[in-house]
Order: sequence, then structure tokens, then C-alpha cells
Amino acid sequence: MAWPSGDRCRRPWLIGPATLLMFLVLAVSAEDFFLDWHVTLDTNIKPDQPVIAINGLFPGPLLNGTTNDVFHVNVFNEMDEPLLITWNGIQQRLNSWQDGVSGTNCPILPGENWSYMFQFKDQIGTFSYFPSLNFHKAGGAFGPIRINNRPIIQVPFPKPEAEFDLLIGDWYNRSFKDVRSMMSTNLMAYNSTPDKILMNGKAAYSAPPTEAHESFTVAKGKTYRIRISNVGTAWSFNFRIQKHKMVLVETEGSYTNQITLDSLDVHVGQSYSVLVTADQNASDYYMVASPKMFNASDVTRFGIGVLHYDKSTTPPNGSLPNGPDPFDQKFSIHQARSIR
Ligand SMILES: *[C@@H]1O[C@H](CO)[C@@H](O)[C@H](O)[C@H]1NC(C)=O
Ligand SMILES: *[C@@H]1O[C@H](CO)[C@@H](O)[C@H](O)[C@H]1NC(C)=O
Ligand SMILES: *[C@@H]1O[C@H](CO)[C@@H](O)[C@H](O)[C@H]1NC(C)=O
Ligand SMILES: *[C@@H]1O[C@H](CO)[C@@H](O)[C@H](O)[C@H]1NC(C)=O
Ligand SMILES: *[C@@H]1O[C@H](CO)[C@@H](O)[C@H](O)[C@H]1NC(C)=O
Ligand SMILES: CC(=O)N[C@H]1CO[C@H](CO)[C@@H](O)[C@@H]1O
Repeated sequence: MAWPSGDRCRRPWLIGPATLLMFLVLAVSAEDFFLDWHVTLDTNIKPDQPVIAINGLFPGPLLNGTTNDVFHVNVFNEMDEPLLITWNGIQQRLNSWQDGVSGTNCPILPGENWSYMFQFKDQIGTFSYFPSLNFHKAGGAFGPIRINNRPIIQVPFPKPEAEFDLLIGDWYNRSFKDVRSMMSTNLMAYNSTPDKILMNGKAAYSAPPTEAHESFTVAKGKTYRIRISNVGTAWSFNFRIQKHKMVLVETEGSYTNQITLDSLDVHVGQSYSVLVTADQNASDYYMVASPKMFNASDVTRFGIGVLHYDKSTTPPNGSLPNGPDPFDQKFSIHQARSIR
């Protein structure tokens, strides 16, 4: 892999007169957030190989802001290779050099730091960030982004009891460096499949008990917003919750027509918000993400988490909820077309 360096890589001035004016005008209502992020290779965090952690966290910390807020993220690259982080879906108007992709941004060299500065200008919704160079995404450094409405702007559904970020992605049971080498030959790149699916960086419920699984605690009768992003590198997945319906309300910055779903297809890079009401008997229920275009009988590769009712004393039981046939492309297309 090549990345620009030296003269080709001079950084443009951050603050021109126009940008300065923009920030002065908006300073009235928007908030500034100043964050230090230390990006490291972490060998202590499960699952099984060095993961790329931000401030010791995998997935990385939540960026939680409101429309027009300004984020200053000082990224310290404490890995042994160049790094960039991209803010997937943030529009970066007049600000493309903050987007963190090769070509508009210089890589942050090992041992160096660089401060991103960008605004959630006129945006709302659910997004994610991830590292954009060198297959780092297969190792971590991704995380959730929430842009909340300003208080005077109405949200088209009642305020949920709580919100959960749910980053789901395929995962290889080896280091991202090995995965990267593997992907450099066509034969391997086309024929290898991920080994499993993680939910918020955690293994499946069915994995050995030494590996934590994801669990969301809910109260019977209450409604929750789950913000789902596909942070994987290869697999689309179908997401569903045992015995529960989901109401789709938002995707990547737009509120949608509210449709009730048994399951939702999420392709790589996409984000959705669904409302889930805890309207079943107090129990634990499976949350499942199964790969598309892959033989569904191999449940060892599924992402499996738990929706836990706070009064529940029973572990999840019964069979995993069925999704559509993973090879049924008409289902995917029809679902995508029904979202407006
Ligand atoms: C996110 O920000 C909103 C708006 O400031 C706040 O109400 C909410 O509590 C924050 N959530 C988290 C998890 O930080
Ligand atoms: C690197 O971090 C230091 C200390 O926080 C800060 O003063 C400096 O502006 C940062 N450099 C860049 C290029 O962001
Ligand atoms: C990795 O996953 C594959 C299945 O995709 C399995 O055959 C192999 O044993 C796993 N290796 C390790 C070290 O867990
Ligand atoms: C809750 O449990 C009761 C008794 O076991 C059963 O009759 C009822 O159908 C259950 N309700 C739901 C929503 O599953
Ligand atoms: C799916 O896998 C099962 C068990 O591993 C196998 O019996 C079945 O033939 C496979 N189906 C397809 C369509 O490959
Ligand atoms: C999802 C499901 O079937 N949950 C059941 C697990 O077992 C308890 C106790 O038998 C039932 O009450 C739950 O409904």
C-alpha cells in the first residue's frame, strides 16, 4: 500500500476567513467538544488478536453531539503504521480535508498526532467512524456517532426510554495484518469468508463463557431506540430480535416512513435506527445478525446478543429467530425499496 508523504502532503490552512466566519456565526448555539484519542494495538481485549483500541476501548468511544456542534478530535497514532480515521456520513461541507481518507488527508504517522476539526452542520442521525487505511477496519478503531436534534426541532416519534448503539460487523479470527496479507492475493480475497460476526466488539452468546457477549437491559412496556451500523468489511447481515418487532424510524440522517419489520438487512457502511418495544413476557431474547449470501446453517458465524428484561431470571431459550433465506436477493431489494 502506498500513502502520500513529504511535499505532496502539505496540510492546508485550517482556518480561512470563510471558515472563521462560519464558526463565529454558529458559536451562538453550537457546542465545542475537545477530545484526545490515543489509538493503540491492544492485546488484552478479546477477541483473540491485537485489536485497534481508542483510549483502551473497542469499539471506540461514542461521538455524541447535537446539530451544528463542532468536534475537535486530537488523534495520537500510537500504532506502528500510518493511520487515518474517517467520519462516515458527516458531510464536511467546505471541509473535505477533514474527512480522513487518503488523497484529501495525510496519514498520521506512527508516534504523531493530528487534530481533526469538523462540524455536524445541519445534520441529524446515526453514523459511524472507522479507520480508512490499510485494512485497519478489520482490527477495530471504529465507533458510533449520534447527532441529536436541536431541542427546538421535533423528532417524529415519542422520546424513547433509552438509546443503544449497536455496531455489528464481520470479524476474522486473526490479526488485521494477516487478513491484509491474505487479501493481497486475488485467490484468497475472493475465496475467504469472515469467521464470525461481533456485536459491539463482543463474541456470540454461544461462544465460550470466557468471551463476553452483548446484552441490552430493558424494562417491560418501554420503547427503546437501537442505532444499528454495519462496521464490517465484507458481509451484509440480517438483524432480528426473537419475538419482537422493530419499527424503522431513521437511516443515516433522515427520518423515514415508519415501517414495522421482523428483520432488517444492513449492508456494509449503512446505519439505521429502529424502535423496539419490550412487549413480551419478562425473559431474555436472542438478538441475531446472520450473514447474507452465506449458508445460514452455519450458525457458528452468527452474531448473537441478548435483549434482557430487567425482571428476567431465564436465559434466552428456544431456537434462534429465523430470518429470510440469505440468498433471497428479492427480499433485500424489496425491503430497501420500501424505505422512504
Ligand atoms: C448525548 O447527548 C444528548 C444531548 O446533549 C444528551 O441528552 C444525552 O444524554 C447524551 N447521551 C450520552 C450517552 O452521552
Ligand atoms: C498534538 O497534540 C498536542 C498536545 O495535545 C497539541 O498541542 C498539538 O496541536 C497537536 N498537533 C496537531 C498537529 O494536532
Ligand atoms: C478460525 O475460524 C475458522 C472458521 O472460519 C476455524 O476453522 C478456525 O479453527 C478458527 N481458528 C481459530 C484460531 O480460532
Ligand atoms: C406470557 O406468558 C403467559 C403465561 O405463560 C402466556 O399465556 C402469554 O401468552 C405470554 N405472553 C406473551 C406476550 O408471550
Ligand atoms: C449448508 O450447510 C449445510 C451443513 O453444513 C449443508 O448440509 C448444506 O448442504 C449447505 N447448503 C448449501 C446450499 O450449501
Ligand atoms: C423466548 C422464550 O421462549 N422464552 C421462554 C424461556 O423459558 C421461560 C420459562 O420456561 C419462558 O417463560 C419464556 O417465555
